[in-house]
Amino acid sequence: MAILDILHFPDPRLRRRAAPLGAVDDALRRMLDDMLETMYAAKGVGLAATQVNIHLRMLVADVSDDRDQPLFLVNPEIIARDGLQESEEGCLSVPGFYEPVTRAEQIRVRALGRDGQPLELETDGLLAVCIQHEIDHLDGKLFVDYLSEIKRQRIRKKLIKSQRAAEPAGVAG
Ligand code: GNR
Ligand code: NI
Repeated sequence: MAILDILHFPDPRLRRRAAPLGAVDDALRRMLDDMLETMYAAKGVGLAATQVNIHLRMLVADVSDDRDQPLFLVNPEIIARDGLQESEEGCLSVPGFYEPVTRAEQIRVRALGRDGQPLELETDGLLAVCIQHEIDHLDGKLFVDYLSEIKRQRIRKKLIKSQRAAEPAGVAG
């Protein structure tokens, strides 16, 4: 297992559209396990492959209090949505910023599991928000895209500034 580096907005690699997977094999399961470890280490409730510079359609999530109910979704698709909910969102790729976003209240998702078997799940609340947020990542979309241009630019400038400060001296970024 390994902890992977998470890309930060406005890194252009976060804008790539992830490619669908053919099948789930051991190499892919290793990537999913690394993503889960990375998500837990970063204290996130979800992580999309795009965020760790893997441009394949897969995500991990765990919204349980005890962090012991991991969910692995490969080629996830939302096949039904109902209602609307607004909630405060954050993103491991946009560290330190939280803003309200409106999304579907309830969703039905079709995907392959970690074992490669097809699955469907219906969910609402935080897990529904999280899955919609992660599928957006796979499409190159970030929660800041739902905000005003003014707010997005303010976040962008602050993150660029803090990324400069975090870079080791003499290393070109
Ligand atoms: O950890 C996360 N918390 C969160 C809170 C509200 C709405 C969405 C999320 S997802 C985020 C982790 C992340 O960036 N996943 O892509
Ligand atoms: Ni995110």
